[in-house]
Amino acid sequence: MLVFASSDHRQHHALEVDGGRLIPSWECPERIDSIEAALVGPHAFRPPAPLDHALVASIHDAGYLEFLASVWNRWVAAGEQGEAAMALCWPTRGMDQERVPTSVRGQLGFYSFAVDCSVTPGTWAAVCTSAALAQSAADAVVEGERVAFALCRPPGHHATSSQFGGYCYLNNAAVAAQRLLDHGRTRVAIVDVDYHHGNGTQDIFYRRDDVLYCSVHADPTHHFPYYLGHADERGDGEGVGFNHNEPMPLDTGFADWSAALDRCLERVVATGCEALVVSLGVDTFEGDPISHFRLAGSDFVAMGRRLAAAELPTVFVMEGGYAVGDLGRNVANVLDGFEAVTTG
Ligand code: 7XA
Ligand code: ZN
Repeated sequence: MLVFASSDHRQHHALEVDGGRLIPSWECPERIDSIEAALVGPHAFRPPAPLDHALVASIHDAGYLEFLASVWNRWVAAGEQGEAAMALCWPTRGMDQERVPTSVRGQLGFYSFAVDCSVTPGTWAAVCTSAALAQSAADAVVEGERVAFALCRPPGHHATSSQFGGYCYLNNAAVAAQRLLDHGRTRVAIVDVDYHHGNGTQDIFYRRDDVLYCSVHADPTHHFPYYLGHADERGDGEGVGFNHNEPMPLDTGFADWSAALDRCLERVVATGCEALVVSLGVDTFEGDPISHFRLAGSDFVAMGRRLAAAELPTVFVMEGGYAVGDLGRNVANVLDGFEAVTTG
């Protein structure tokens, strides 16, 4: 399988507030080391093409992009001492959620939604390359590959058109889906198998009928991102019927999880999607340190087989997964399962 990868992600190593403490983010560079080590050999690594900024601008708000590109330098220029720029205050109920503040601290809150995410000197370079990997994997599929894998870091599915959060800054899956649409696909499915609901992806496409978003994830009543991802969120306007959520309880194992995935894939086939983007998080693993599902390592092979059975040109986009020691094997299992079907 073609694997699009880059070392640029190393420029981003953020801090997060977790359990009342400031810690190095769980979303760390060693995650990619683990995955690359497991994929090297049977898979063909490729660098990304330069990022098409017009493509990114068709997904994300212009003010947000300008903010992301400049926030670190503005943080330093404002005399801030910390090693990561983080929000401390957000425009919530009862406040003005439209007026953009001019201060860097005000804008950090305006353009984010969670304190698990911070900006460091190399964040912008890393997130641009991450999006470029998704773009390049989509281009490979446009050019005739049956499948390609974008080894994205930072991940993307929580990023909305104008907010970062949940370790995500630019929405890589949305970039891949839009790229496929821009090159002739009339309808694309995004199937999100990460433990967490992809609130950003859902929000970006919620009013559109050219992208079907389906997700199997931890019930947001008890887990991040808390405020989106319920079963009754089915789309709005032209998008009604093109959003499908499968919230699952804590401790969900593969039998129930895969039945939910099958319902998503039935929806993909029924709506006539011409290509598939998989938001591939493997934090559903039973050993994941921040998640609570019970998928075993071998279940990821079966996951890959099921995804391949949709018989669609497919772009895998890396999302979450934090059990660094097992991460690479779990990702490789998904790709191996997929290729076992597609190569007979
Ligand atoms: O898919 N999203 C993730 O894996 C990131 C979830 C962030 C949870 C917040 C941890 N403090
Ligand atoms: Zn996740």
